[in-house]
Amino acid sequence: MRYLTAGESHGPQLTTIIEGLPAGLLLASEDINKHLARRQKGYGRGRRMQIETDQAQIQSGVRHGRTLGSPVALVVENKDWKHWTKIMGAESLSENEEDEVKRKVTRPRPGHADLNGGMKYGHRDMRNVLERSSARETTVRVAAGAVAQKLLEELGIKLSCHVKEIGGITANTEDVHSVEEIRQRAESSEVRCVDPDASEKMKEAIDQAKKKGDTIGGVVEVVIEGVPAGVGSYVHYDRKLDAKIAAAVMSINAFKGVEFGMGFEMAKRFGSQVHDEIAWSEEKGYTRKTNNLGGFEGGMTTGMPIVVRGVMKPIPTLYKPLESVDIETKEPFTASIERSDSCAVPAAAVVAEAVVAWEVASALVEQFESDRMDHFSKSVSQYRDYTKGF
Ligand code: EPS
Repeated sequence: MRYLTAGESHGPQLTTIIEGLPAGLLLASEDINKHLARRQKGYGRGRRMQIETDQAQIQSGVRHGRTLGSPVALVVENKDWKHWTKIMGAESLSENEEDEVKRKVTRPRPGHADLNGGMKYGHRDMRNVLERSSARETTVRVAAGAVAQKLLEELGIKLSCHVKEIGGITANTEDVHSVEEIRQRAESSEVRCVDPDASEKMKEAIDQAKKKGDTIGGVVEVVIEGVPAGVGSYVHYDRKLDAKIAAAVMSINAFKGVEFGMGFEMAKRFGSQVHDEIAWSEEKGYTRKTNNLGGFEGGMTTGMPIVVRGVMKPIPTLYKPLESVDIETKEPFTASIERSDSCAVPAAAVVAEAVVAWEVASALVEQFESDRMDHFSKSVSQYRDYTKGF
């Protein structure tokens, strides 16, 4: 499967085209909209989220509630577009209009795509860069991920996300053991955190940052249960599923690092304290006694929960901007200020869940017979039975 996205932050709409879905998957707008609504929530967001009410329109590839096997096109309108029609329109502007309406950006923000993107494409107005590099694009990545989640649900695979850390405040997650529990507890927290005490402290940290005109980042975690063992591959670097998941998480705006299971902590341990001992039972087949490797060995799933974390840097748009250079005059200036969020970590957790769901669904579709949903489900189920008694 593959998908592409198109759309600028203040353009008319965001679009995604998904290709390679099996025919016969049950799919309704509501399956997508519930995830779009989750992404819009979160303490620390700016005014834009009050303007938008993201809703997906299914434009193709679905008839009477089921996928057809043809490309699925999804569209999410930008309500804010009505305030930007001249500034972001496709039509050319007259010279007078250029000065009046263009909202040209010539002072790149440190940490943002502005300067490098301007150099790469020859854009002297860096609005041409920031409109596309904006995290608004993650709306349709969540839409594509919602479709992937629908496919995973049919196979009994469940996933959820939560926030582990914001601005140095770390959640205690010792008493949370299942995807279901994570979902329930994270969903009721304004910062998508399963630990109520940490949630309050995270909100305070966000308030503090906002008051100072600053931003803060954090760590998000995605957990998936029910993926059969042996999904992915050890034979080629570009078929390793953990590598694909890592790339997908790294591709989320502002993400700077990814780890699985025990993660970077492994560097401090002996092998005997890291590797997960193998067990077998009639009921469960092969399991591991621990899950330090976060569900992966050799680029393939182990059948244990997949546990992946990503770190998000603080958003680079600061209301008290850092020093920059105006590319017209080459004089030092403080960077441009664009309306933005002081913390988008809770929303980014939902994006991480979506991109991980996409990679797992894609790997399954690649590995098992997949033109028709019924054949696909049967093939996965037969493989599960086979691995149990292997
Ligand atoms: C963003 C800046 C803000 C955020 C936006 C990401 O948008 P605006 O400039 O319109 O205020 O709200 O995120 C979204 C619109 C969204 O849907 O998540 C940025 O510069 O990346």
